[in-house]
Amino acid sequence: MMKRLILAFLLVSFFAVPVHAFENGSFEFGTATGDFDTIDAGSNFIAPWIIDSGDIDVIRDLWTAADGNQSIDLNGGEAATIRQTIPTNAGCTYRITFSMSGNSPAGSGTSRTLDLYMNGLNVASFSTTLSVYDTSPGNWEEKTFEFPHSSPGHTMTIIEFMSTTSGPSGPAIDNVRLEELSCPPPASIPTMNEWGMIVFMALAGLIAVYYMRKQTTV
Ligand SMILES: [Ca+2]
Ligand SMILES: [Ca+2]
Repeated sequence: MMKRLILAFLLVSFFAVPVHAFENGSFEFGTATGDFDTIDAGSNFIAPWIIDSGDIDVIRDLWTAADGNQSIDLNGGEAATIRQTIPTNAGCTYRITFSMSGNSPAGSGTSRTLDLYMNGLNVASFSTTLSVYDTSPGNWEEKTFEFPHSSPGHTMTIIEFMSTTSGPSGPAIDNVRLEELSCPPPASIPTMNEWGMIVFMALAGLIAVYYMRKQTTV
């Protein structure tokens, strides 16, 4: 019994995958030179993000980032798709938050759009009429998307951002984050007093078996 309890505890500990925010969600890891660098699909410049198609601009001095020193234009010379795979737990609810703007003239009100994909499915579309060059009301706005992770045993989720704007001036994003909003209550683990009682009962059982065997072999 004791071995089974210890095994169950170890299994619960092993499979309880912790929540990780996006890595490099602020696009600060690779340093662009000057105003910006154009990065092609296949490059690891924004790793662990993967650029699946098209190209992006990693912007440093061309405009002010929403967070840190860099952001990206999801259109380098053309529309791009980027993705990152994150650990998620079945039964939990999550929220993705990111800053969005548009590589468009200040005050133009021009729309810039992108789609959000999860595990290959288009789950949301976002647009903004802000410009990265706007000073009032500001050049970034927050976008959010909440999702329940309901696939049993599926602990990895592929998150993709796909520009749906054509041409070299696309949607700008920065500061991509993940929050775990709620989860089912964890499997109850015995308290120290309960562990003491379990150990006591296991020892008492072993002693009883020992004496029973001793009596039958005498
Ligand atoms: Ca940033
Ligand atoms: Ca561009």
